[in-house]
Amino acid sequence: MLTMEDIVREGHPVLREVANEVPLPPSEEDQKTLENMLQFIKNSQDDQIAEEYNLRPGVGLAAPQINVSKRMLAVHFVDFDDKQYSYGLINPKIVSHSVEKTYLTSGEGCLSVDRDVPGYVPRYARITVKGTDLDGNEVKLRLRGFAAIVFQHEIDHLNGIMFYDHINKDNPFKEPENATPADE
Ligand code: 4LI
Ligand code: NI
Repeated sequence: MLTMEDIVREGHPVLREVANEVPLPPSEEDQKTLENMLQFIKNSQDDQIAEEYNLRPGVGLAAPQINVSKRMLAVHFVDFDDKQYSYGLINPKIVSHSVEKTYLTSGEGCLSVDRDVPGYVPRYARITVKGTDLDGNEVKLRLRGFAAIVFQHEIDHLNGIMFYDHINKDNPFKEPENATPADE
């Protein structure tokens, strides 16, 4: 079982690498890694398990965050519109995105960042993501709102990008151009 000890923190070089494509069909080892990542995210949202193992709640995790430089991510959450998202995705790719941006008014957090970094993180308001799921099926997801933000945050990890790289240095709470908040 994965715990917070398996999560690498900012400053670790793996978080700044461009992660490697995963050969398909995925090996049993890669599949197992991704299953463990998804289970960690689910556990982190279970009050009892999270308390017992001191897990910080999250909705998404990218493989580089457990020191595996491969293009895999796990997400598990209910969006503001009550839709459930639970995926382990291999080689996810944003194939198209809106011009409009969005952001969380409360900012973003990251399991690899043990401090509060205030500010708006501009994200595309709508994205289409293609990838391969845990069963080896190709998936195409049309995402908006919080879901679009979470997938962009996790795909950024696969490219060595941290959420705070996107925050305006001079004015962290400057309203991004062309943007409406996702959570208002
Ligand atoms: C408890 C049980 C307020 C502050 C609101 C908590 C179950 C922040 C928001 C959760 C914020 C669950 C989250 C992310 C933000 C803030 C992630 C609480 C866990 C809300 C997830 C990846 C950014 C994702 C909306 C600094 C660890 N998650 N909140 N951002 N939740 N959670 N991110 N922003 N301000 N981070 O963090 O998993 S994309 Cl589900
Ligand atoms: Ni993160």
